[in-house]
Amino acid sequence: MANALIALGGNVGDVRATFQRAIPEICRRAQATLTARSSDYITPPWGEEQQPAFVNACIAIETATAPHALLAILHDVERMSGRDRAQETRWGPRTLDLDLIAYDDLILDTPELTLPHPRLFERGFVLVPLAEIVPERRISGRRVDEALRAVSRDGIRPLPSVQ
Ligand code: PH2
Ligand code: MG
Ligand code: MG
Repeated sequence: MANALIALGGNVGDVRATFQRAIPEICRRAQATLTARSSDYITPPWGEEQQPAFVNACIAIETATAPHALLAILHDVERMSGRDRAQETRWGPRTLDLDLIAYDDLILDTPELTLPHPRLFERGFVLVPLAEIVPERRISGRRVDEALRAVSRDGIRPLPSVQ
């Protein structure tokens, strides 16, 4: 079994409802156990600022599904949630983005998948939810909670629990 960290994001439609459908679907398809789920956070748009705020969250799962197979599942679940990559711009609006952040301590550099995620340490919208669920986890030798101290958390706010 491997421990995989997945970041969720979106800013089109009812994103929190999309997350609630996507998480069990990821687990079902990857035969994975959900070990942690962060709060949902409202976050200012990054990269392309002229678009609605995002909702972001992170999950941790245990799975025997290999990294590229897991990535294919994430892409399927994005499509199932109304995402059409052909219609979108880089950093632009989307219903659901599922990014594989880390897979155990695997280092991978392929055209489809880089692990750990190459922009992880620049992004408060990933590090804030990640630090909520796995503060002590080391990625590329850095503790998640320490990496969080180096980025801005301006405008990032937890949303009240949906349950
Ligand atoms: N995703 C993007 C571009 N910008 N900004 C925030 N706050 N959160 C995101 O998930 C995000 C973004 C493209 O994937
Ligand atoms: Mg992304
Ligand atoms: Mg993505």
